[in-house]
Amino acid sequence: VTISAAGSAGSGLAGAPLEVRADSAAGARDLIVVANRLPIESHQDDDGATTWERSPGGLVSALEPVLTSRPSTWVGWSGRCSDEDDYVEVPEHLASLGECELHEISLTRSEVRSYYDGFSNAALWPLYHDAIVSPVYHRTEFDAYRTVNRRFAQAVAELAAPGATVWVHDYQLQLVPGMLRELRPDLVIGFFLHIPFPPIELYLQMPWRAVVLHGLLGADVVGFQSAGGAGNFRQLAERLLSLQVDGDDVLVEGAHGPRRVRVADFPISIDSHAIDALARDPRIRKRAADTRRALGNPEVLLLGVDRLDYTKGIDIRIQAYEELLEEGAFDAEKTVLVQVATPSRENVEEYQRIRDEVALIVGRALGAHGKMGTAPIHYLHHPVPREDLVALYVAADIMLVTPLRDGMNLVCKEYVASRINDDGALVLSEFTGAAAELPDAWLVNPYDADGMKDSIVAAATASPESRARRMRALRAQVFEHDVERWARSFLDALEEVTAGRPG
Ligand code: ADQ
Repeated sequence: VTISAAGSAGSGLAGAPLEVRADSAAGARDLIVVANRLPIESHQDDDGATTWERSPGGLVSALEPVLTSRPSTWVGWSGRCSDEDDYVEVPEHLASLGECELHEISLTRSEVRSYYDGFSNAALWPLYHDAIVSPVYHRTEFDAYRTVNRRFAQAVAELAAPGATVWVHDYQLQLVPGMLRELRPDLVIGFFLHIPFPPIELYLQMPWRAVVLHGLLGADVVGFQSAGGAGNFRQLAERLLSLQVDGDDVLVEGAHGPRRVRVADFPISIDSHAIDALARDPRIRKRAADTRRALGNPEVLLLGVDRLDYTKGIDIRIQAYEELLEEGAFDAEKTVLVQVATPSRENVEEYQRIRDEVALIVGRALGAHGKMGTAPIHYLHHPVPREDLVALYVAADIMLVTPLRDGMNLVCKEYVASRINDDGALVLSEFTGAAAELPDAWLVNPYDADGMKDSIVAAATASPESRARRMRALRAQVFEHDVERWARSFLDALEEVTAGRPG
């Protein structure tokens, strides 16, 4: 069984024919990035005024430095619903970031509920993260997913110059490559998945598994964070669609004979030099020292920084810390854990549950171990400016990164890039993509509470020499494999696969 170039099973564009003339688009662009969210988002102040800020999250952190230095267009949603009273368009002065122009896709409140909160975040996100919570599949939500993916594809088809490169990102937009290939067969199309790609046994649960797979196979390169994810995808193409796999490539039927889809891993990274420079800035170093002082100059300062998500293992880590206080491994008067947890996806039920659970665990630990004037945990449930985050990385002795599953995890790399004196210790879950690249961290299995506690204590009591040796190795990796290299290797793979392709 092969799939047709028109991808009839995939894109569902039948019945919605669209004529697109790229060359008619004024200022058509050669590099277009497509992601659910634009890199900026708005907030409403108490007096009703709107302010715009950089969006939080890993995808924006990774792509922003890559794109602002290249002439490009970023297509995405602004986070505001077009049918609500408080809707404001992205203001003119923010219509570009450096060299990158922003193009807004508008979504209604009901589309956000079904495409984003629903199918993307209550079905795909848990399914792709090992079904840590049960995925919920609703047909109407998948219909909205398809409608919104089509809107993105059509916008890109109109913006892209002839033969342009289009780079589609993440699980919210998996149908876009297939739809785009139908509309604009001249384009070079890449897709990168920022989250894990699950084993075939799990993936097969999904009612629209073939549709999604066809959508992804519309790309020339499908990139994953890990070799495991890429392997799972190839196996699925072979088993579910009976496609031929040749080395890294999956062969699909194209307009001019078989078309190669390169399926490979491209572990994402950070702008390591930018973080290093911030960590050397005297103002940031002063802020780090002030923070330690404000926390009562603890002997050991532990830190967690995450979006508040049930995949991140925030609850597990705080519980382990509390047990260590309970058992006397840490002195509650001389140890502090700072946990920063940015609010995230608050309309999705499971996120409300984890938010309440973390608040409860923090409260319990404070009640049991806090004394007048001292608190062994500080919990910040709001976004923190980038500089303050780096000051925390500089201040912290031990960084706790304990997800149950994470595509990569950039926070651990940011911590490493901030340790300009080769000190500090990273405790890192084996179930992050980063673990494969950072074997010199104290690697832990977050499901094994005792093992994790032992590793936290080992990291806290390791000799300065041992910490420095590990940190040097971690830094070497993070500086050699930075985000610029990631972007270049993905774009090079796209060029290689499509070189000499009939136009
Ligand atoms: P995320 O799940 O968002 O990313 P992560 O990779 O750790 O997770 O990136 C989070 C980013 O947001 C970091 O750059 C961090 O500095 C920033 N951040 C976190 N908390 C913040 C706060 N309170 N205030 C301000 N900034 C904060 C997804 C995948 C990951 C993958 C990335 C990139 O889930 O596995 O690594 O995309 O591909």
